[in-house]
Amino acid sequence: MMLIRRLGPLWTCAALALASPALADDGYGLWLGSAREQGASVPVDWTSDSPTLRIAAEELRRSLPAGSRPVLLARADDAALAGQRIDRQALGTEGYRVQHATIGGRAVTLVTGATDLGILYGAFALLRHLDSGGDPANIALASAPQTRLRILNHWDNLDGVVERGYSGQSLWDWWTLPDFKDPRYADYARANASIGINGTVLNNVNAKAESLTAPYIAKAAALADVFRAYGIKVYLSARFSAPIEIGGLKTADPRDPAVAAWWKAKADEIYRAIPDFGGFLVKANSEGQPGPRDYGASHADGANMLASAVKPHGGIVMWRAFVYADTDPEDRAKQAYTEFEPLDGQFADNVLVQVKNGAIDFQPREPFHPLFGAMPKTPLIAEFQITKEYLGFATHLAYLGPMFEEVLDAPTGARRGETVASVITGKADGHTLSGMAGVANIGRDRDWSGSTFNQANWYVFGRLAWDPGLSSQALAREWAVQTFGSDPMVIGTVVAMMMRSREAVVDYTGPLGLAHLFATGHHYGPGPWVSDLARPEWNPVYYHRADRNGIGFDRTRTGSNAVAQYAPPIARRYADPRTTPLEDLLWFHHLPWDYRLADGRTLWEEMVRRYDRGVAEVAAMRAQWATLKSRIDAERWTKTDTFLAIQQREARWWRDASLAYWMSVNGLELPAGSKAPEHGLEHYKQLRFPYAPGNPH
Ligand code: GCW
Repeated sequence: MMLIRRLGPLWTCAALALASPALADDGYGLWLGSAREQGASVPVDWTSDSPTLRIAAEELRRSLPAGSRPVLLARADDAALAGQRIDRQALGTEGYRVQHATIGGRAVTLVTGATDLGILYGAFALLRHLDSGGDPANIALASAPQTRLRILNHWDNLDGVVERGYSGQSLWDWWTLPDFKDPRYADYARANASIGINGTVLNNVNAKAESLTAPYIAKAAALADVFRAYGIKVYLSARFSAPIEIGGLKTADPRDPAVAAWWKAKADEIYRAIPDFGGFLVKANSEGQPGPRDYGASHADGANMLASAVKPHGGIVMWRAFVYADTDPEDRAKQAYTEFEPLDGQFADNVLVQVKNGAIDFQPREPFHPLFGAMPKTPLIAEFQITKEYLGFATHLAYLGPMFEEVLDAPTGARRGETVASVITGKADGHTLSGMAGVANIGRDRDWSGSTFNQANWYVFGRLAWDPGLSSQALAREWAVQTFGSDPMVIGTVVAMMMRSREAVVDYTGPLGLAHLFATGHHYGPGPWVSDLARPEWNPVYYHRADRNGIGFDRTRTGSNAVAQYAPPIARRYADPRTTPLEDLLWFHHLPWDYRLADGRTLWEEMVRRYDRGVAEVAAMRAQWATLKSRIDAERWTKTDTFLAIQQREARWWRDASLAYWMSVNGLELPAGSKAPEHGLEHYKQLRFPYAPGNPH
């Protein structure tokens, strides 16, 4: 199948008939296809030499279809391009331009950028264009990234376990590094470069101080050496108490000069090993992690102290705003804003505050985080979760493009036309530092992400980080064509499945704005009844607040007033259940079970309808996938089919367990036509999953 794409669209139909879809594809090649080796050795020249340009040339040479024009790779300021009128301003440092041109009397496809990295991105864009059925006779591609940092966050521990990872052990074999450089490291870098990702944080935000010791710096340096030519910088999560744990100091107080000096020396040591080290990511005073608040200092004090250590080397600090129950016992959804908004303007100019997409925690749906739009003086980097901690782990099919897009497109209400995307690209407030971070779903599984469709989430993250204005549907198509080939029946079906998949998960896990109904710790499966955990905000009952009379979290003035953290136009909309989108209704409102919705249904009826719809959607996806059996290689088809069967069973489990619980609380019957849960509530409550993956405890 993959070979077909390389032959170009004209050949597709004939070749389809010949190709054997039964050929196994283990998914290792990702969207780059296992047949990238089978190009026609089209001549590729470059005018200056560098490892990055050699990679670009090699990608093109081994993948461009026969009959392609020769390619010239040249920097935009190269004398050979004197007559070409290239808008260098538009290229920025990482942008590219790909066009047909006549240079030195020779008809070529010119791939240019201000830097070699821009040229590499241009080479990948050219291949993407051709893979997606773009016209080879009409090539005019130009793009520059809208964000500066497009970065993966690996929650990988030094013992190889990946927190919230569902695709095997960590890719980093810390034990054999720095000596052995697994060829997979370069493949990882190549995949990232192909979608514009330019940074990676190697270790978990729940960090160990050991990752900052000399042996681990050497290991990180070995990875940085592999990644460099692909334009990928290495960053590390820093444990705030490292000066005590590995530095022999008595304190980690950021205002103590000895602490600042320790970090400065540590940064100098890292930069000696990794001259282009990106900087630090920090989770401080959150879920038991140490931080400046331990000493009565602020998050800004902590971030700025680290920022000054990396500043002389051009490094940055990404300081997470994911904090709760540290200083403030109220509504968890309010706490990050309460703590960070007053600090706007106090951060050093090489600090970004990293804000999760929603105010709680990567739920299948959350309204956008109120900090977006509320800290105009601070560059904010958005953090999304690519790994599906709350969306069915690796097995459930949930394409996250629509979820990322929904958040990026959300108007903040702070100023006319301002969206989350315009905040994180820096455009809204004129910041040059900007970015998007994604918690990686990558592990040592042969197919990298645990399933073929999970690869699409890695892909769409990178592409949206490059340009948050791209459409998730167009990106689903782009990914599908590169992954499965150009058979229109396959592409149409796959894209349709993908586009509905995330909403299905919302429906069967927590419709109408419900959130955090997951079983304890591992978050596998439903646990809306859980009420006995030590801290109130660890319990699902804290979030849904269901009783005999109603359900939902009142975040209006009569409740926690979290709505007031949004800019006035948004706050007004969320303050009234009549103007709150149904999707977010119970996030903001506590309503009676018999509350009438605009369509005449009661809240309870609508809720049941959505649970049923979610289950039905999964059945429909499975039936759609079945129609593709003869058109997709057996290996990927079978794994996906089996995973869809798991998803179908678990969607039903979610629906049944949740409804059994809600009925035990509200005493209501199911609306006519809706099936009774398969088991009684007690059955669901006693299920245990001691070895569920990804759970740190
Ligand atoms: O979603 C929660 C996860 C934790 C994670 C935390 C965070 C790394 O359950 O495993 O810790 O978020 O984002 O810090």
